[in-house]
Amino acid sequence: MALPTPLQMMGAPGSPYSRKLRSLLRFRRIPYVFILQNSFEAEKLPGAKVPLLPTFYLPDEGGEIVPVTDSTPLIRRFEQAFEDRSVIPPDPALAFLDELLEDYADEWLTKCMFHYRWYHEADATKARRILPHWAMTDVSDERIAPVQKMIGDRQIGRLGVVGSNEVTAEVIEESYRRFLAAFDVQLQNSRFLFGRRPASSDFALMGQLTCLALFDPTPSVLTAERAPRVYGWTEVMEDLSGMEVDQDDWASANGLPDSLRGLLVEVGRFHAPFLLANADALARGADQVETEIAGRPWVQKPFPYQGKCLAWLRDSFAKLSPDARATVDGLLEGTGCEALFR
Ligand SMILES: N[C@@H](CCC(=O)N[C@@H](CS)C(=O)NCC(=O)O)C(=O)O
Repeated sequence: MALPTPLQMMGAPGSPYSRKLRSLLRFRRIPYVFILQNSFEAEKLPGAKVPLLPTFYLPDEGGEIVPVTDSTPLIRRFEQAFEDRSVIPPDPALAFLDELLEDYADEWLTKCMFHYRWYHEADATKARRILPHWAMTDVSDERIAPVQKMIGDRQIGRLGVVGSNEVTAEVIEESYRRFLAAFDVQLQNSRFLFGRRPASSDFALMGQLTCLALFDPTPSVLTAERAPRVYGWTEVMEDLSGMEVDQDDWASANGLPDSLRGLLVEVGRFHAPFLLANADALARGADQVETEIAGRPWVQKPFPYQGKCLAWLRDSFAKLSPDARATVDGLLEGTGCEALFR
């Protein structure tokens, strides 16, 4: 269904999902206005049931403007409403892998993002200082000081929600170092994940990387030292509005470089065992996810939303045609991801 433009999007500069969607709208050349969270303009908008960033204000079936969140389905809705410059690979097998990599970026790399932001003192200190200034600059240092402390305390208290704790910290950091190495090789072979034009998973990676590569000191140094190519790519992704693309720019399933499989191996090593153990804990009503990831113990509270993510991925897998399914099976074999769909 058509959507009125400019789209109204509320977000914040430090929110990876806001950055994901803002750069996607720029690439797609969809007119939008960016409304800053907590601003005067934002106060006039209706609140979402679950207040998440970004929030879009879109017509419902009766034409009433309502708040809508969740970047992954929003991207698919924009595909229906605006035709040009699609971000979903036309080959259904690759569209499925795009969805899987988007989930890894949104749901696993965000563990890295949140962990690095608040776990080590240097990162937490910078975040505490800067975050409140994304909402207000025309205030005195005295007035901002309690807000800085409040935001820092609140976010550090939430580390456990994403699964960052003393048991898991090293697994999370190892997963980021391994991701950097794998993505660096992919970028040497291909400008984006699925060829010479960006897919929704590229925007999902970019969103998390605006924090990991560009803002938080510990992972930013790591990225600049180990994978300067990834750092540069993240900045370029911010605004691809001037880039011209056509259908031939999409990769074909049999032309994918081995490095894309290298990334799927990372999904299989970290994200897949987490999704499975999380779903199992939710199904049993257990109050802890306790499993092993990459050979080391993992403990955290179950995360109901990520239980839904697994169900959505399985649903998409079940809808693949026999041909697409065969292609996907071939590409996932031996990566560890196939365990999600057995
Ligand atoms: N699955 C959602 C995740 C959105 C999300 O978690 N947003 C974070 C900020 S990036 C948020 O709003 N958290 C609540 C808060 O900060 O109060 C999406 O893809 O948009």
